[in-house]
Amino acid sequence: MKSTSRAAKPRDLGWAAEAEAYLTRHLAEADPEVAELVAREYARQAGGIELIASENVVSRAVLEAQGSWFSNKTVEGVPGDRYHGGAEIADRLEALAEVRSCRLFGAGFANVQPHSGSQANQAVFKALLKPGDRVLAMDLRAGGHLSHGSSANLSGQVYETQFYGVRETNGWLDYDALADQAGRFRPKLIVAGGSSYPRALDLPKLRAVAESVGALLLVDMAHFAGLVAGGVLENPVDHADIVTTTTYKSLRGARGGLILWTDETLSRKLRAGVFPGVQGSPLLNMIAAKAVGLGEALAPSFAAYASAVQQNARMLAETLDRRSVPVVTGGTDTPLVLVDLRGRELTGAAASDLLARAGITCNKNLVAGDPRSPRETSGLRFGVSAMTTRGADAEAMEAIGHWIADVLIGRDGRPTEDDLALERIRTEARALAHRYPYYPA
Ligand code: DSN
Repeated sequence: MKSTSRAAKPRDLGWAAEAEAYLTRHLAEADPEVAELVAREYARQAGGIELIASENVVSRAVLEAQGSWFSNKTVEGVPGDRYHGGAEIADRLEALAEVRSCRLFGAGFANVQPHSGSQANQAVFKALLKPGDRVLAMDLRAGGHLSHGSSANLSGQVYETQFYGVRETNGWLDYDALADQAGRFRPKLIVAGGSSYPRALDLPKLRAVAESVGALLLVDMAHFAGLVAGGVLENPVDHADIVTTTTYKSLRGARGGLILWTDETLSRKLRAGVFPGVQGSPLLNMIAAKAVGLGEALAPSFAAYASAVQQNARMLAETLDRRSVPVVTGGTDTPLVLVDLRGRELTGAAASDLLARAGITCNKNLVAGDPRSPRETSGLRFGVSAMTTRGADAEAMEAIGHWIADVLIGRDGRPTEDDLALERIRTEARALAHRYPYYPA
């Protein structure tokens, strides 16, 4: 019987040539529009002072792994127990990332599949709680995170959450108040850590509070994981039942999340919390990139980077404090510096816009007792990981601190809004940024 031309088509030469072109063209040729945006973003990053606390700069090796063939592979389940075939190399990759995570943080077990820190938290909640169970977490205004039970997040709709705060007068966590609240609320899970508390957590105290009410303790170390990995801060894995983190902030790896624990009896539940609990197929290319970043963090040189992050953050806080810009808790132990603009006309949102005009990128942030909305806020959050990775030292950080103060309070206590004055700072900031190479050719 004569075959139809339709059936023969995939085999003819025209199709093969098209397939080859589809598979091999570089971005600039295949999609100039996106390529141009990629190039412009590179120029933006390279010419600016990046102080967004959740950002860092990954190595070329991490970027290569992200762009690798692992992008094409679908798996479900965990290494050695997969739904799809052809997973033998993916299994080795994911197992390697798990082993590196455990070695880096001294954990018994790790799950490297969460697509983000929020999904890592969501998976832990799903694994260990039933709908309606009680969670006690740090308030967003005190430095917590949306995924810790905020009413705007699924976690706040499924579980009954109460929040603990910091002292409004000085921004420090009040552990006695937390213990009292836990005693009254009797949560099943206590969550510590978040996105803008600048001080080291008192982990033994948190452990004692959790034990006193029979709660599990989850520490979300997303913002300070790099300092834990570098031996600068105490390791939450030694105190908490479960630790979650992102891998891309101070830890300086690929974007994504990670869950760590030591009690084997939690393993089945936590793995099922990730898949099928809240996720489907993991992003294997990102797991490859996470493995590379974790390998980099295991290298002895990572300790020097981690210690430089803390010193740079302290220098930034000290400089702002000397210039009478109010710094929450008066300083920092982490990569974060939080500025409190309560009682001033300048909102966090307006301040962040002014700084952006001066070439400094950061974000508005709620602070404890903030009378303003999350869109306006009375705070600013700075993080020094990205600039430290690029090579900025204490002297550079001091200069950056002065520019921030010049913008926020000027020389006369008033913010700098004048275009020319902001452009002058921007020129200096750009020159400083260009001193620290960015993926040099
Ligand atoms: N959690 C957000 C932040 O801290 O900026 C994103 O990672």
